[in-house]
Amino acid sequence: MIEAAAASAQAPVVGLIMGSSSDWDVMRHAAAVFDEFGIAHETRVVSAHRMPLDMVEYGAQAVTRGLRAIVAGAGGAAHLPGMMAALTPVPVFGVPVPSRYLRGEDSLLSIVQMPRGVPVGTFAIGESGAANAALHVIANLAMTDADLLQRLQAYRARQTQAARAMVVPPEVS
Ligand code: RP5
Repeated sequence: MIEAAAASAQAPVVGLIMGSSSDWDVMRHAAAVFDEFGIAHETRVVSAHRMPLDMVEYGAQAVTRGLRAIVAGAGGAAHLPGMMAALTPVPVFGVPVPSRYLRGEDSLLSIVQMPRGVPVGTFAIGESGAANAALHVIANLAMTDADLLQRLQAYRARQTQAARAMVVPPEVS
């Protein structure tokens, strides 16, 4: 059974789901971005092959529960993002988690090669993909939230300043 366990006191607008707790070390980079921007989100394991009925329930309830985006991470034969996209019109953003033997190339291809009609926005393998998936969700939410847009632009400006301050070879501290 799905339990309502929001990551914050606010009702979650983003579902951050993954196939296993072993994915957390990658997916926590998405959670950190949501935390930084104060985006109410929930974090759950929803395994497509170990708990398929829970996955169906999660997808069926996503709209009525108020989710506006789902970030789904999985590794190997990574069917969770595509199945979740099939179960709900809520936009799904997939994060390929590095796998043990194929280093996540299997995860990437499993997620990105969706047949026409049921899209999954697919990001890079690993931590950068997780962080960028969250930033992409935030950019979408910011189109109807002026305060969030301002904070996203400030975030970008800080990155620009940091890049301009770089020197090569890097100074060793
Ligand atoms: C997938 O299988 C998960 O997304 C995870 O990346 C991978 C391995 O899962 P565990 O065996 O570590 O639970 O379903």
